[in-house]
Amino acid sequence: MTHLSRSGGQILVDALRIHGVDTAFGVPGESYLDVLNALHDSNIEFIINRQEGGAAFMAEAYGKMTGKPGICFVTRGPGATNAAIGVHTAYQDSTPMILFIGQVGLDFMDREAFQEIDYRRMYGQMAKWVTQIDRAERIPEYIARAFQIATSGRPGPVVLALPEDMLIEMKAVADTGAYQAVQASPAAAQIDQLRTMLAAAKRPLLLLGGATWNAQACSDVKRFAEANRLPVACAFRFQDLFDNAHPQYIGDVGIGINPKLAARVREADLIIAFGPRLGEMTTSGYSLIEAPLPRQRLVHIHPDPQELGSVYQAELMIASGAPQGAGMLAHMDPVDSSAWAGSANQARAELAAWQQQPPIFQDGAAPLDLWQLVRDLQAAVPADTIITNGAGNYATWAHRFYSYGPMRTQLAPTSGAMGYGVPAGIAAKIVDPARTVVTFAGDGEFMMNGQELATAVQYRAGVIIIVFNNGMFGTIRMHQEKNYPGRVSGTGLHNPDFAALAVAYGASGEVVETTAAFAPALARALEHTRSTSLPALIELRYDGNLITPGATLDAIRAAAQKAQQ
Ligand SMILES: Cc1ncc(C[n+]2csc(CCOP(=O)(O)OP(=O)(O)O)c2C)c(N)n1
Ligand SMILES: [Mg+2]
Repeated sequence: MTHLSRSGGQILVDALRIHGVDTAFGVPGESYLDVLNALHDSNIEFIINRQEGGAAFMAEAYGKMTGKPGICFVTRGPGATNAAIGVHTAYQDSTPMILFIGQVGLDFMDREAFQEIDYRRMYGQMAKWVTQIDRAERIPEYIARAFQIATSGRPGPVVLALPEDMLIEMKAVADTGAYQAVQASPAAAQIDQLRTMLAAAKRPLLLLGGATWNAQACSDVKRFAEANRLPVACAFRFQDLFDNAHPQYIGDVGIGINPKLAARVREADLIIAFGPRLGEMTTSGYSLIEAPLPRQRLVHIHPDPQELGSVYQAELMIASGAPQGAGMLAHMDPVDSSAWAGSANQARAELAAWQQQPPIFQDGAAPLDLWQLVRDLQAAVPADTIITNGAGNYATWAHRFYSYGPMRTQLAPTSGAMGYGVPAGIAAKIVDPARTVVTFAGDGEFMMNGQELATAVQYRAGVIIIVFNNGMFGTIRMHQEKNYPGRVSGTGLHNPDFAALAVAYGASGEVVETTAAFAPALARALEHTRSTSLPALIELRYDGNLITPGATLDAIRAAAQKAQQ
């Protein structure tokens, strides 16, 4: 306990240290100069970004990687509005994060002073908790609560506004202790009930997803799956919760799902959904698992009691964090699994078939075979490589053909936010410089936060960025052709020379247009990032007609035109 007088900014930075903060992201503003001043003498690394959207995404990716709240500092009004995309993503993805916003002084508050916003209203729907700290002596209390809320139950973002004059108040105030994330555990009777339901099943399926996982929980759930010979699928963009090379891994339940896997989900007689919210993307628009009353028997395990029963009326609802639930399941007496003994094998064969080279690339049909590219990538990088992406059809190549290793090897927004991949990749490299990080980005995607390449160069974050340049906002073009065939509107892109742009930033840049050119270019990029710790960009230029592994734009348009006749 200290009785020395400290400024609000100093009390805040001291509190961050107490809660274990080592890194923060942000864009400076005159509204929080006293925090910047306190950071000057702290051992917190403050990563300066080039746009608050990039900063908020980096903080979110930090939260995903570490399980600790990602910290982001932005200025009022314009800074706070730019940061919103990262807060929304943290909310949808259940990621612990704290956004600090420099705020108008209390002396001018509520006059719509310069850049003033009421953040409680602005962020009300996107954050777990939004408030403003009006008294410097209460900073330790507010910060401790922010960390509790961001990490406990279903994790998520907290937003704290910091009035400028409050930050320069001098106060003698005691610090708090460090936060403790609180998670519920299953009751023994609930595990018994789960066991009874599993013992009665013929076609059970374990579906993993959501937040609060750690390496121990992943290993515990593996033990449970192995002991009961369960086929294991992962929810949309949670593909790294179960080693994809494991013989019981059967694929991801997300956008563009393997139709055979979709049928298995639909026809399962018991789904143990451990962790996921079971959102629109995971359920194929609430069709694989119907809401509110699923046809399958459903066990839903989720950290938030408020989530349970809110969309799905599961037969058994268990409020539990992943480590707590997995720990108990690992010790559950296994059931007789002879009824489904071969099902993981069969489903695994269906996954292997789904991951074969698609017909549109067979026999050298395209100069650049994106399927072979993923094979080449997989062969060249270590198993613990982190793959990041945002939204766009290019992400399909990673999701469907890349085999994700152990947790955390996938950083991808379940919110479907474009612009996530580049900052997430840079954050991953900053958090764990020893690991290889590869970002998949569309040409549209890259331009939404490509400016953060400057941040990567400044902090020597040697991420490899693969830009999929098809000259269009391809996902939207695909939907256009399906719904308004031949009427291309608002989806074409005239792009800069991405490789030259990368070089201008201080990264390396190469253009690849043929299958054979990719592996050597990747080898050079890996060598460049290793020897210089600087980023490398590979721009893939390819025919935009190759819109998905399964169909060309021409085929989609022709089918839509036929259907409309
Ligand atoms: C921030 C944001 N804006 C718009 C969208 C809608 N959207 C989804 S995918 C997409 C196009 C992505 O284009 P690109 O990155 O080039 O990838 P491609 O589909 O061409 O492979 C758009 C505009 C979104 N998801 N997020
Ligand atoms: Mg594109």
